[in-house]
Amino acid sequence: MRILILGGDGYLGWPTAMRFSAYGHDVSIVDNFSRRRWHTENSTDSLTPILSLDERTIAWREVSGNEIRTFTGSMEDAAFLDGVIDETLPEAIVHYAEQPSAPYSMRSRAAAVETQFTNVIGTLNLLFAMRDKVPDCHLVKLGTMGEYGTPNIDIEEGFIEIEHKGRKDVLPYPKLPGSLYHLSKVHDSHNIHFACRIWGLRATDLNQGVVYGVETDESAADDRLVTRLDYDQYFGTVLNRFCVQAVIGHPLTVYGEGGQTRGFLNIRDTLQCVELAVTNPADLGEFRVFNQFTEQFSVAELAELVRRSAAEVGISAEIKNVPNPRVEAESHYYNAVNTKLRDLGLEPHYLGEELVHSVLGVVQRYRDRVIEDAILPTTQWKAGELVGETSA
Ligand code: USQ
Repeated sequence: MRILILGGDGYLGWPTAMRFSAYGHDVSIVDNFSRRRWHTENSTDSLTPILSLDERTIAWREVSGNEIRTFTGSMEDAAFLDGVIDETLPEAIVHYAEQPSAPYSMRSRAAAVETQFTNVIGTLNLLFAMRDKVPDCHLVKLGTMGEYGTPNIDIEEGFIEIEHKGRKDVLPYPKLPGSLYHLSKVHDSHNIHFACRIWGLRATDLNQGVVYGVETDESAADDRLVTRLDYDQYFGTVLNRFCVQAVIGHPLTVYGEGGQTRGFLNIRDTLQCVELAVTNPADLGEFRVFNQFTEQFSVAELAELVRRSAAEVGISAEIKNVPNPRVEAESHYYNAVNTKLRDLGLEPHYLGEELVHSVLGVVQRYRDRVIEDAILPTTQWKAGELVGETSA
C-alpha cells in the first residue's frame, strides 16, 4: 500500500514508518520538526541521541534496502499538504502530526493556541485534502484515551447506547478531557466524524493510552535507527520519566495521591495496533473508534513497579508524592473497554519487570545526556507557567 505517515520523525511516527517499510509498503513521511524545535526552545532533548530525518532514512536504506520518501512542512499549510497528497496519492494516512503534550498546552495562552491551531487546523486541512484528492483513502488518526476523562461509568469505544425518555440511540461517548491538548483531540474527533458522516470519508480514531518503552524490532537492528525518548516535564510520559528518575537518583515524582488510573501500552503494541487498523480499513462513510491500550495502572502502581524493578538491578529508587501541578481526580473509578483491537488480533506485550529493566538499561547507557533541570514540573494547570515555583 501507499502509506503516508504524518509526524513521521516523532517518537511513534519514526518506528511506524520503519515498520510499514519493512513489510514492503511504499512509505512517505511528512514532518515539520516542531518536536525538535520545542525541545530546543526549552533547552531539553531526547535521552537517546537521534539522527536527523535525512540521516535516519539513509541509515534505514542501508539496513533494509528500502526507501522512505520525506516531505518537510506543516499540515497547517494547506498548499503544502495538497502538494504532498497529489504527489503520494496515499491509500492510508497515519496521522501523528500533532502537539502531544498536556502540560505544554497548559503552560500559557500562546502554547494553548499553538496546540489547538496545530492540531485542529492541521487535521481540518487534511480532511479537505482527502475529500478533494483521495476520497477512498483510510485515515488512521491518533486520538487519546484522555478525550473521555475519568467518568464514573465504564468507558466504551467511542460510542454508547443511550436510552432517553423511552427512546434509544447510539451516540458519541461523552467527552470530559483534562487539558487543552486532550480537548484539541476531541475537536479533531468531531471534525473527522463529521467528514465521515457528511462527505463519506473513512477513518479510524485510535484513542491511545499512555505509551512506554523505546525499542522496536526495526530500531533494534542499528543504533542509528533509535527513536526519541523524552523524560522532561512536557514531553516525557510517566513510566519513561520514572525510569529516568530512578537511574539518576531523583525521587519518582508521583503527582498527588497517585491514584490516577490510565490505560497504558508498550510502543511495540502501538505499531501492532496501527498496522491492524491500516490492514483492516474502515468502510467508506464509517468513523470507527478503537481504545488503544493493553492494561490499566494507577500512577502509584507504576512507581512501585519501577522501584521494585530498579532494586533488582541494584538501583535504589525513592518514591515521592509531590503536589499535583494538574487538576485531575487522584482517586476515581476507571474501567475502559478495549476489545476491538484484540478482536482484530492484537497480541499485547504486557508490562513487567523485564520491560522496565530494558528501559533502565537504555537510560543507563545514555545517563550522561540527562538534563536534570527538565524533570520537575513548572506548569500549573490553574495558573500556567510559574517559573521557579516547582513542586519539589
Ligand atoms: N504523572 C505523575 N508524575 C509524573 C508525570 C505524570 O504522577 O512525573 C501523572 C499525571 O498527573 C497523569 C498521569 O501520570 O495523571 C499520566 O501523565 P502522562 O504525562 O504520562 O500522560 P498524559 O499527560 O495523560 O499524556 C500522555 C501523552 C499524550 C497521550 C496521553 C494518553 O503525552 O500524548 O494522549 O498520554 S492518555 O493519558 O490516555 O490520555
